[in-house]
Amino acid sequence: MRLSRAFLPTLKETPAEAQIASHRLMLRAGMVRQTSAGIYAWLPLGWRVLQKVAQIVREEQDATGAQEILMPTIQTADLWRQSGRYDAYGPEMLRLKDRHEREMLYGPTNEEMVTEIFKGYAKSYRDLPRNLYHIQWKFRDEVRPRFGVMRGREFLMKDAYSFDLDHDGAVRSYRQMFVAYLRTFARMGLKAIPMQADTGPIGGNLSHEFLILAETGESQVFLHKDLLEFDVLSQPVDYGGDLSPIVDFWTSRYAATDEKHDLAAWAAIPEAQRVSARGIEIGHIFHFGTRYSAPMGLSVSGPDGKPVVPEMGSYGIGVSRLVGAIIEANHDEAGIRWPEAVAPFKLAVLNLKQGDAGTDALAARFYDAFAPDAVYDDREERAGVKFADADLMGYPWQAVIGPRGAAAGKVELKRRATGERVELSVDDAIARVKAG
Ligand code: P5A
Repeated sequence: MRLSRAFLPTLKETPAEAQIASHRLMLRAGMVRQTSAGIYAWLPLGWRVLQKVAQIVREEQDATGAQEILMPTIQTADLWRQSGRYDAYGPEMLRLKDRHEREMLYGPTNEEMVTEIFKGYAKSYRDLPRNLYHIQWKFRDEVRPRFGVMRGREFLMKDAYSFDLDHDGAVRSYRQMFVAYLRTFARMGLKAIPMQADTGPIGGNLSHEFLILAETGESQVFLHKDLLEFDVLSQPVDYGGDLSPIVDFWTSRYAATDEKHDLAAWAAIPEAQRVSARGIEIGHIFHFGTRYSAPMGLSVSGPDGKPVVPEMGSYGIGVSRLVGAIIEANHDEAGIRWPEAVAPFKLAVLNLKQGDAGTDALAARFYDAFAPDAVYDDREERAGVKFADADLMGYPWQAVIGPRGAAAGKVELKRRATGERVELSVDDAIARVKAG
């Protein structure tokens, strides 16, 4: 992407309404634009990150054997009357009428719809277990939309739904998602901690919220220090096998939000091992048994020919919220510091003397080695502006090319995360960035 031709707008002024760093930086870096309260347009830089985040989520869901579908955003009120949630959901639900005066709604979640779809096909226990997920926009008319994409009204969620023959199967499905979530967030460079949680309007009796620690988080959390030190990506995972080594590590150590905080259990932990902090909820998983399958009439014939009502769970990840959460965990005074896995572009090439034959040739060569995963700052701008924008937008690498270096065939590489700089020959610099 050549910046002279790109729509990658930045804001010089810090928008007054933005109270937290991620919201400020997303607006200043031109990632999103608010179109009405809690509703955002995703601009090219933000959209690239959102897609990278969604792709990691997708790969880790697929690895468990879950299958991707796409359900609509608009649902009928009748569907929600079958589960009894239409009236119970309250003012957070955006209710609409079509031209025939039929009551519709913009989906805040899809338990009812997926149950109805699955019911159309599942006949016997051989059709179980299954897990279906989609990555789709949701609408919740939040009382206080705030912090940008962190608490939006329209937001992107990955929601998965499992169907099992019995309780043991449902717990197995739950544990698969538990591990997949740990891996998903770790791949984005986040330390997410699963914590016992309330089930709220989704219902059920087994539930974990996944939170990352951040000063600006909306929840107060309490946890055992060990949990911050576990590296899930170095653990072998076999979704068809025993997941206890991973799941038990987490569930055997204390971690709770203030809603579930147990003062006696907390007091039993040595003080040096206690961490109390603020947290951002990035995922939430639920086991709710037959809460939807029973009232909606989903039943299959069991191995003995008798009807069985499948046990279900649902598993959410706030995909758009994650973009804000990742920035909350990775920024400094100058701007964003993207982890490589979710960076909008891996590299920015900064040509400090646009129009100089030497710098133009070298910058173009460098850019070609990484395009399309690179931006080329070929604007007629001062060096200071180019440095500031590259820091703000947070590309993991900057390749700085000036006339003196170009004459010597050298490039200055800067690593955004550490600020570390090295001067290398062009080939070595290319190899260095490729090595990550
Ligand atoms: C689980 C999947 C559910 O809706 N039904 C389907 C269940 N769970 S949840 O906890 O209510 O939401 C799942 C995740 O979505 C994110 N989220 C939001 N993100 C941005 N703005 C919002 N207003 C918002 N509300 C929920 C959170 O990350 C949450 O964990």
